[in-house]
Amino acid sequence: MGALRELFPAGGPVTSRRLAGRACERAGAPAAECAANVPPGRHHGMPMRVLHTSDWHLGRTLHGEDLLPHQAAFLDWLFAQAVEQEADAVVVAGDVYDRAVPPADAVALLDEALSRLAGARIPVLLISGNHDSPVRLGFGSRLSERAGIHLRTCVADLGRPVILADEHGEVALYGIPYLLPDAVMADLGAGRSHASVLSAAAALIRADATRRRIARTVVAAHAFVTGGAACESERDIRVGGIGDAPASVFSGLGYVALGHLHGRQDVSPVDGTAVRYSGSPLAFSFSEKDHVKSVTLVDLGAPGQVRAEQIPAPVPRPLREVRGRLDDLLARAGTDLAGLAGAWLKVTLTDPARPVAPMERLRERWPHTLVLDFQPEGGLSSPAEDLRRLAAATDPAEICGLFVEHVSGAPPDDDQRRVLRDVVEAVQREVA
Ligand SMILES: [Mn+2]
Repeated sequence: MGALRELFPAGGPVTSRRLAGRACERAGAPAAECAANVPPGRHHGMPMRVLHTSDWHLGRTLHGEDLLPHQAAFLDWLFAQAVEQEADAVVVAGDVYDRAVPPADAVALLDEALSRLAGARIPVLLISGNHDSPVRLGFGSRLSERAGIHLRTCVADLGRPVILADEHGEVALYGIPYLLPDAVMADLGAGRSHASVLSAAAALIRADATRRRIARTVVAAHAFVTGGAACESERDIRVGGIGDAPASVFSGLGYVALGHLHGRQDVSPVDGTAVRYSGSPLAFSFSEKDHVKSVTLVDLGAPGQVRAEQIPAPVPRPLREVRGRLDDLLARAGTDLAGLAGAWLKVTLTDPARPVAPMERLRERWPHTLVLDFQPEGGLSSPAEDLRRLAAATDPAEICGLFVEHVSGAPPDDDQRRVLRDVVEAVQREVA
């Protein structure tokens, strides 16, 4: 553990000035001394309130659809919630951006969101996820910390909590960024698995809180915790075949604010530690069409008392899926499928032959159709049969016809045959 000591040099914990003000109020000090720091409406005895969110994936698109305006609307809403709900801190559990090098407008959006929270004196604890670059996201962290924006992107900061206080005493907020076992196992004295490095990080945090005599802890972490339900939009984080960790690695901590899985869920082990995924604020794949996207509001009372509540986030458009023949589906556009006009839509066509310009026709009725799939009734012919027929064909126009049949599900009609014949002959003339 000697090496670990070096990981946590001088930098002590960070105490929120705003909360110091509130704690002052709760301790019964004269109002004038701390009024500037006390949000209106708070009163003595309210629990410490943390707003937990994750997986913003700023800059992501949904099948080509730009999500940034919807992400901006979410961040407006989040700010309003943080103020209205009188959150004492906002915790962002990783995958802030969608990519290590995010687009400039995504960077500008994050800058604005954090500036507003800092302006309202609401402390933010933000960790890097597997989509974020720890170095880029962590740039300027010592400066932003002065404004109450606490970025935690490296192992060296594991033992540097943000400390808030109320009449029950102090609450320490720690951040465990996404830990790549190969990169941190030596520093942490851990093995080459997520379970091992997370376990070491959690042990370090427990020891730090004990040393500070702080009984109440909130830990943000970005990881795949065993038992969690995955969906299609999370990037696999398995390394060496072991990607998940049991929730029990967090035993003894108060509230663990997880990021990584995009569906909100409770993965608490049985021992009383609350371990939850807030889920992403927006759906990033059609596999999430039935998710209720939300943020999690966590109230910490006396030590051991943790209450979590989910607040549904605004829904830009519902996601819907339909399946059937193109003409049959379009015939229902005025009746039972009328509601699809406002939805992001995935359509699976079952026509035996691929219809002409299906996407254009779908978008005339349902402008937000994003995904088109073909699953012809009766199934496609087998690849072996296709190859047999291809091998037997010698006429180039016939081979082109087989290609048309392969991609559309039906042999070319007379007009298409004529076009193919003309093109083949034109090419043959040129070559000759
Ligand atoms: Mn994610």
